[in-house]
Amino acid sequence: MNVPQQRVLRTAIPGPRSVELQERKTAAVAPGVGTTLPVYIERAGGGILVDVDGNQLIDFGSGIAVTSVGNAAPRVVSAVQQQVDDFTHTCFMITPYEEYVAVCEKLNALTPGSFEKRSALFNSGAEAVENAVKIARSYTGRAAVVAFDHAYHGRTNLTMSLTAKNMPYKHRFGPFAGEVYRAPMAYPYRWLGEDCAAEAFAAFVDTVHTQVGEANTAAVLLEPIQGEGGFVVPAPGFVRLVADWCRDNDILFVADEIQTGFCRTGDWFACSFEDVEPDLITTAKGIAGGLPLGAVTGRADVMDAVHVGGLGGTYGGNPVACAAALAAIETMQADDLVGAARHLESIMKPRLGALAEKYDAVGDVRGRGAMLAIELVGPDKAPDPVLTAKISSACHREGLVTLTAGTYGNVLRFLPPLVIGDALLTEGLDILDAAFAAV
Ligand code: PLZ
Repeated sequence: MNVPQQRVLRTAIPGPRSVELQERKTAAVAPGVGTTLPVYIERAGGGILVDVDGNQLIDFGSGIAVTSVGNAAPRVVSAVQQQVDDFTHTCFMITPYEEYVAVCEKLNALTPGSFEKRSALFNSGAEAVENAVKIARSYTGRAAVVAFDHAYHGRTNLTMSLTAKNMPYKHRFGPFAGEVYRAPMAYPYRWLGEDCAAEAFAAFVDTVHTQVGEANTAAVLLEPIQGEGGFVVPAPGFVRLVADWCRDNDILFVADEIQTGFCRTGDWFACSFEDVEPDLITTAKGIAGGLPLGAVTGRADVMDAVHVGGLGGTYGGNPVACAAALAAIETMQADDLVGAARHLESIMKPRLGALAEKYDAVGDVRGRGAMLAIELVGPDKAPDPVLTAKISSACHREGLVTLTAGTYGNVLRFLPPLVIGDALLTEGLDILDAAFAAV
């Protein structure tokens, strides 16, 4: 699909056709499924979303870090079309196919860890996390799982239990899964002590030791950069300290790279920034250019612990999603999207830094690669979710799709497709700047 890489505003945002569709949505769709920006999309390509009123919006969200290779990326489109033509489904657990195996080979080769690995494929990020926990429990024979403050791991019962934030994810949805424990996160901007990494690590060790017991702990689950929690980049050294401690205590270290993975942070995986080799890694989102796919990749001896038939699902590693993943990965390699993410950072970070100079409300600028955010605050770092929502809406009205995040809802996050052109990127940053000036 060839979409001109240009912002075009033909109507107010949302336009009349979108308003009409939103009325149908209100009547037909369960309201629990919300929409950030009720603009209905008809086509998309690269860094542009075309709506039903003919508006062309700049995409700073990538459908929550999914279309890293661009929307309707050419290689993904042709691989999917070919696969749909060949066959759409057999169920890998019944009669298998090569594409599933090839995706696992790629995952085993590309993820950090110089040991033998195996992978298993699922439909979503949450399902990947669920299965990582199942595998960790099976291997260790223990039940407890430790997650962190501000963590996000999904919306199924187990992953909702691992997720930290109540609204909107957990409110009235309990009881939650047992044997889930929570430790403090090394969140530099909000850490009250002197040495964030060392103190948060000490608190983590204390939590596991006093509240759980090392001998009861199957796994520690950590996002190397937290996603929904507000793009919290752990204090330097923290991820490494936790991973090393897990190894010393025979506890599995599981990296949830569902949002950070596949070139997003300027490396294939964010764990590499601290040279950490997780025992298990969960991936999804960016892996397949927009088709639903999730995976667990890990140490062969850990993955091999599960009995034959213990993992699976009707659709996990569906052939169309696998074909898309192979094409997306090929695109990342051929077009150097690791380099592209670093390039985007080199343009965006200084601009966000300049915003922080200009506006006191910008309390923190953080992130890596094309996973960047600003945290908006009032006096004494008081979170300002109202201003955050206002700025985001002002961007939306000008045809820039921005997302918010954070435990306090006061983080504006930026996740452009890695193939976005410099001109669109700069135009988007200009719109953001103007939104600050206007509100
Ligand atoms: N782990 C680190 O970021 C998904 C959620 C959006 P699924 N994040 C976007 C929402 O409001 O539902 C995510 C993540 C991390 C797990 C998940 C879950 O992935 O594919 O949404 O299940």
